Amino acid sequence: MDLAETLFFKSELMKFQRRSLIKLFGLSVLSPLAASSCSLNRSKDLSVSGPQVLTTWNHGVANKIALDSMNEGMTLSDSLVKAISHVENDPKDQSVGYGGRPDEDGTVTLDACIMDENGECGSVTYIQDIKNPIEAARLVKDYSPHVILSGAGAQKFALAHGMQLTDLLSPESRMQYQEWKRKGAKYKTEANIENHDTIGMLCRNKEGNIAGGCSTSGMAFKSAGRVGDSPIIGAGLYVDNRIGASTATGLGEIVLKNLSTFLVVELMRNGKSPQDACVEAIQRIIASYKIKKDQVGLIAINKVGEIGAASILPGFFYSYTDQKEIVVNEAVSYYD
Ligand code: SD4
Repeated sequence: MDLAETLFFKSELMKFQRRSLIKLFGLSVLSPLAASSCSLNRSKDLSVSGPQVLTTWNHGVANKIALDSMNEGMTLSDSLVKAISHVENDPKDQSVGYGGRPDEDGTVTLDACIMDENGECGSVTYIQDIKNPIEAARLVKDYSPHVILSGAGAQKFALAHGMQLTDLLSPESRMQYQEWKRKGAKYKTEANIENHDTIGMLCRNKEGNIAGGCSTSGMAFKSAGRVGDSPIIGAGLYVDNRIGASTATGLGEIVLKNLSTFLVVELMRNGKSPQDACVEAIQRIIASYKIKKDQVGLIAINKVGEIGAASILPGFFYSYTDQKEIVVNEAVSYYD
């Protein structure tokens, strides 16, 4: 990075933080953002107090499932698969698994990946009629010589390992698809709380080991064949058990161009806190792409259990759970 670029990033970063502080101080102590700043700052104490779960969007129930699983002694991968499968099975979550919104042809296609504390990873992309792609991704991690399986091949692999075919288009998603067609079938890149709840989950167990998983049906009414960031290691999810982990949500094309979660982990490796790393990665996106109205949200956890979250636009919530609490907070955002 040359001097001009460095100065640009520094001044932009200060803008971001100032804006966040104004937001924080402009609100009452009990507001979500104020609570968010508390969560983000007090996590060092938690490094000794047992498992932690950090998830994109409002996934408190899944967090509790993962936390309980770790408390019962389940492995990080088992805990992640159990918790994320719960969300995939829920028809009300229309960005993940069964009930996910379909592509432009009315077909539900799913993306998922998992990366564990040993740096092993597995991913399925563009998989169809498999209700729990996170489980398929885990099978790839554990039983395939490859990292990514896609489409028909991913489905064949899942079936060969005992998974079953399920029609994933729920009545609600079918209706929304028909409505979208009636209204002219225009693809939109909006991915915020109103219409998105892709799950990216980071788990840290009581030994301080970290793993993560991510699962989505991708952008609603996307082009046939489209794969987003969520199943791509380094884009939708990255884990380095020596340093920490990060996962992303929002418009995948932006995250793919920036390899945002790999970047967050590298920034943490260079000494940044998870919060500063998320902010700088968002800043890097803004500087590169002049984004105004598209959303990306990033969350991160480090080896001692500090957490961070930041987004481009307001309205990105994350769920944090430990032995003491389950909280859903709004992340600081670059734009108001
Ligand atoms: C994608 N990143 O496929 C996903 C979408 C998402 O909440 O995160 N939605 O681009």
